[in-house]
Formats: sequence, structure tokens, C-alpha cells
Amino acid sequence: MAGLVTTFGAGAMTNSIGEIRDADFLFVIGSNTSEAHPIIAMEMKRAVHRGATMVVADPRAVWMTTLAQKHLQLRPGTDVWLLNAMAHVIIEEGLVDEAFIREHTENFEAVREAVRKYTPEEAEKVTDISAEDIRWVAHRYATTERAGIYYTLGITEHSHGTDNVYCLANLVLMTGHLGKRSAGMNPLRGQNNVQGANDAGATPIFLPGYQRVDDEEVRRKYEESWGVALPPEPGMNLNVMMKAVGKSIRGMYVMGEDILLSEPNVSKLEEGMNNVDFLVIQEPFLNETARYADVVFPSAVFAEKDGTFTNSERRVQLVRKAVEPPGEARADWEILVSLANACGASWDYPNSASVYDELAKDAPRFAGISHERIEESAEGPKSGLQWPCPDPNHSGTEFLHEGGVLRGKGLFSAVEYRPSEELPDQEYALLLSTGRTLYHYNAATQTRRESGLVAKQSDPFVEIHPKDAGKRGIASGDLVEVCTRRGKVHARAILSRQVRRGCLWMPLHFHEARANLLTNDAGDPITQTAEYKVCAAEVRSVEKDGAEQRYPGSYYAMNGPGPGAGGERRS
Ligand SMILES: Nc1nc2c(c(=O)[nH]1)N[C@H]1C(S)=C(S)[C@@H](COP(=O)(O)OP(=O)(O)OC[C@H]3O[C@@H](n4cnc5c(=O)[nH]c(N)nc54)[C@H](O)[C@@H]3O)O[C@H]1N2
Ligand SMILES: Nc1nc2c(c(=O)[nH]1)N[C@H]1C(S)=C(S)[C@@H](COP(=O)(O)OP(=O)(O)OC[C@H]3O[C@@H](n4cnc5c(=O)[nH]c(N)nc54)[C@H](O)[C@@H]3O)O[C@H]1N2
Ligand SMILES: [Mo]
Repeated sequence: MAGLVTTFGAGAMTNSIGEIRDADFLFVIGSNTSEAHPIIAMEMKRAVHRGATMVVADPRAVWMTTLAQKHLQLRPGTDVWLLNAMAHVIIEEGLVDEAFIREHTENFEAVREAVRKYTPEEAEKVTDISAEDIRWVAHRYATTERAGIYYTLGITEHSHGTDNVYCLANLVLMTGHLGKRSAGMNPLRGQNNVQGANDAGATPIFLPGYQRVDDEEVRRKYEESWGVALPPEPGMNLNVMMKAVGKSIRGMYVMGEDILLSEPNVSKLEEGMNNVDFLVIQEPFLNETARYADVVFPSAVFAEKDGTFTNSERRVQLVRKAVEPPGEARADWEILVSLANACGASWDYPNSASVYDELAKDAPRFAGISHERIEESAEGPKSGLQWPCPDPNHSGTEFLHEGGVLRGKGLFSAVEYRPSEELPDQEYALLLSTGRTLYHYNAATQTRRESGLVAKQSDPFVEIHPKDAGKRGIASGDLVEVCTRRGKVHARAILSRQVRRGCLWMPLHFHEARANLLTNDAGDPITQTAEYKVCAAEVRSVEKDGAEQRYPGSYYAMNGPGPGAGGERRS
């Protein structure tokens, strides 16, 4: 998210979800929106039915491509070529918003210079998208007033993820598609409260409210407020931490993350975990990581506690307890307060509302938000308050950057294409990409305990193009071994034209076939986000057990067909 942090102030949608239906052009890139963000996908669908143009740039024929005017089925990891070529066209055809560039941005000349050589014709060779399509999309994007970009992990989970985000930001800035309703740059956030966790300072560089730890003044404010001394250096980010596990990191406190399922190249992490002296996990379930735990603090789940969740559109909403937590489980904040006090602190928070007040007290963006105010807002047409909300009389902010760009001037960043770290070769001839499905949620500790979801999708699977399967004697339903330089797993083969030829696709959800035994832990140089979306792999059949009956086209049956696949379309 660094591109957004530097360019737009924080990694959050610049628009609100309700604005999507009024957009006239939607550029959906690297986002399986209907499976991973179904509510947002519904708004997109509404826009398309109203007459908006949608373009989906995705190597996989995800369901959204059936709605789109154009599906740019690019080679994985080649987005910089696609996006720089779009910038090339916009500049060449004189479609830039010169007034916006002059008044609100810096460094445009560097981008103009850098994209000169990214012609659509050259881009076609790298991306496999025709020059004609690139010109068409660039033209439509630039000339439509209400044009929004929507992106997620197909953009960020690469060793050049930040570059991808910069390229998108360049398009937004050169067309001035910002600071207006339904026009902007929208990273759709992942976990239900990942936005809130970031807002609260669960990042290595920010204190609450995106106030930098390396800003002397900010630090002094918090040192006074909290009565502690704060180190001036940013902390380690996730991928860097994982590489230090068992080395410089000897003790860990893992809260709500199943690192042994979700981190890349996980067998290397397991080696490190063997050398950790003490591991605490704070968890509702005994997940994969629990195998290594010395202590488990049982925590309540969302329905068993009060608090707030902040969604992708920066809306802070109240969550209220519906049922009591079972056994000894307690709300996460209660566990943390007890732990702090056991360590000698004297924290006194009678309820979760007072925890929010503590957060809002020194963070100007949230200063006007409290549980009480959110409760009042619930009586209006919309529940919750959208930050920035600087004082108790402020009604919140629907979209960002109105009348300018938050950081003062939007910064253009010239980006050169760098290929993915590990591409197919003779030994590992296929490209493996990973992600999620509609029916399971990340580590699937909850969704695989739900019989309906398990009935829909019970076993690990890998999608393979029929041509690649044929070459290897693989039939639908075969148990296959998928291997990379880092590990191997067994899964059922699904022959599917949803994937490009030469590509495999697997979900990350299944602990018995962890996709992350296979993935590459190479990180983006700025964010260290791992290259979950591209690595070199091979596949071979290990067992033909007649499961064919259950598997032919089953992914389509579950998730709607790809274009031209026939069958019933999900709506
Ligand atoms: N049902 C369900 N919903 C979820 C989750 C879940 O586990 N299950 N998880 C949540 C979380 S934590 C997150 S972060 C979000 C993630 O939401 P998404 O990012 O939409 O989920 P992914 O499955 O990772 O899909 C990324 C898309 O990028 C495409 N892609 C892969 N490589 C490239 C590339 O090189 N270029 C381009 N342009 N596209 C590429 C993939 O084909 C895929 O369609 O979903 C959230 N929602
Ligand atoms: N190969 C591959 N790997 C990936 C990805 C990918 O696309 N491909 N995507 C990555 C992404 S975007 C993400 S976000 C991660 C997600 O990976 P994780 O964060 O590891 O997975 P989650 O299932 O979201 O949640 C982790 C744990 O939180 C627990 N939990 C649920 N509710 C609560 C609660 O209220 N309190 C506490 N304390 N715990 C709770 C769950 O039981 C679960 O064990 O995976 C990453 N890994
Ligand atoms: Mo995520």
C-alpha cells in the first residue's frame, strides 16, 4: 500500500462504496471482486446495468469478466507494461488533465519521459493484450469523467507490487480522476477490520491515525500521553519479521493470524519456528500455528464482543455482542488489558467504548468519532462515521481529496518494468498463482467448520488448463502433486479454461494442501509484500481414483462459468 500512503495519504478507498453505482467507467484490475468482495461487486453490477463500461484486467476469467465489456487477460506479473502503455497513449493523444497536473501534482515530466518507450505495440508482446485494446481502454478511461480504479491483490502481491500501485496512481493523477464522486483510486481492503487495525497503528511505521513514528513531534505527543519512551525507528514489517523468526526473533505473540498457513514459503518459516523459545497465540481456534504454541489465550470471535470494525470506505461501525463467548474465551481487548496489568501497568478501561476514546484522543483523523456518536448515526440513513472526522460536530468524509490532494501535491512516480522473481523454465514449466474462493475465508478456521460451506467446497484443488493437463496425462478429478522449488502438495485437478494456458491456480485455504508450501517469499522492495501471485511450478498425476464424476467443471458449477463456458450464470 506504500504507493497510496505516499501519494494519497493512506491506504484506503478514495471513494465510498455507494458511489460505485454512479460510476461511468470501472477499471477492475487484479481483483476477484464477486468472490472476495461480493457487496462491492453488486454495486459494480448495478453500475454496468445502468450503462457504465467495465474493464477487467485479470489473468483468470473470474466471474466479473462475464459482466465486462473487455477482459484484458494479461500474463501474470505484466501490469507495469499494461499500465505504462495506457499512460503512453493518454499522453500521446493529449488526453491528460493539464490544469489538474499543474495545480495538484509534482514530477509529471519524469513519468512522461519514462513511458515514452512503453508503446502499446511493445506492450502487446509482453502482456499478450492487443495494442488496439490497450488504446481503447486508455482512451475510454481518460475521457470518462466518472472513472474509478478498483484493485486488490493481483496488483499488490508481487515483488513489484508497489510499482503496480504507482502506475495506477500515475493514471489517476494525469487524468485528474480524483476528488470527485465516483472517480478515484480504490484498494478494496481484505479482512473485515484490516482497515481499522491499520488506522489504530498496527503497522511498523505509524502510530494511530497514520502519524509517523519517525516524526519527532508525533512521538513526543504520544510519549507524554502514554507516559512511555518510544523508539524513533520504524519496526519490522511482516515479511522481514518472518525471515527473522528463530534468529533474532526468539519469542512471539501471534494474535489472529495463522502464519503457518498464510505466510509464503512456509516450510522455511517452520524451520525458524523450531528455534523460537516462547510462542503465545491469542485465538478462537487451534489453528496450524497452534502446533507450535506454548500458551493459547482463547479469544472471543466477532459475534461475542462489542467494538468497532472499519470497512474499506473508512466507515467506523459498531459491532455488538450477540452471544456470550464460550468457556474461558474473552474479547481480545480484555485479554490485552489483563496482560498489561499483569506486567505492572495500571490500565483502566471499563468497556470497549473507552478503548476507542483512547485511540481518538490523540489521532486528529478520528478525534470526532466515539461509540456514542456512531450509535446516534445509526438512526440516520447510514450507520457509522467515515474518517477523517476531526471534531465532534463533523459529519465525516464521504470521499477524499475534494478540491486537491491530501498530501498537498500528488506525486507522480516513474516506474520501469521488472519481471516477477521466479518465472517458468524447463524444470518448472508452469506459472502458479494463488488466491481465495467465495466459500472459504483465508485460513478457513471458521468457514471449514460450517457444513454448508464445506458441502460447497470440501477439498483442496488446483485449476489447470485442459491443454496443459492433456500434455501431462491428467484428467479432471485426478489427485495431482503440485511442486515448486520450495515444496509439494497434493490436490484434486480441475480442468478449467478459466486459467490461461501455462498457468495453475490454487486457493490458500486448505491446511492439508498448503499453497504456501509452494509460494515464493521474495518481497516487494518497499512493502515486502510477498509474491503470492507468481512462481514456477510443475504438476503430475499421482492417483486416478475415478473422482472425475465429482470434479468436471465443478469450479464453474460453484462459482459461475467463465466466458463461453455455458451453463447457468450466477447473478
Ligand atoms: N470469500 C472470501 N472473501 C475474501 C477473502 C477470502 O478468503 N474469502 N479474503 C479477504 C482478504 S484478506 C483479501 S486481501 C481480499 C482479496 O481479494 P482479491 O484480491 O480479489 O482476492 P484474490 O483471490 O487474491 O484475487 C486476486 C485477483 O488477482 C488476479 N491476479 C493474479 N495475478 C495477477 C496479475 O499479475 N495481474 C492482475 N491484473 N491480476 C492478477 C487473480 O486472478 C484474482 O482474480 O479478499 C477478502 N475477501
Ligand atoms: N498463497 C497465498 N497466501 C496468502 C494470500 C494469498 O493470496 N495467497 N493472501 C494473504 C492475505 S491478503 C491475508 S490477509 C492473509 C490472511 O491470513 P491469516 O491472517 O493468517 O488468516 P485469517 O483466516 O484471516 O485469520 C487468522 C486467524 O485469526 C483467527 N481469528 C478470527 N477472529 C478472531 C478474533 O476475533 N480474535 C482473534 N484473536 N483471532 C481471530 C482465525 O481463527 C485465524 O486462525 O493470508 C495471506 N496469505
Ligand atoms: Mo488480505
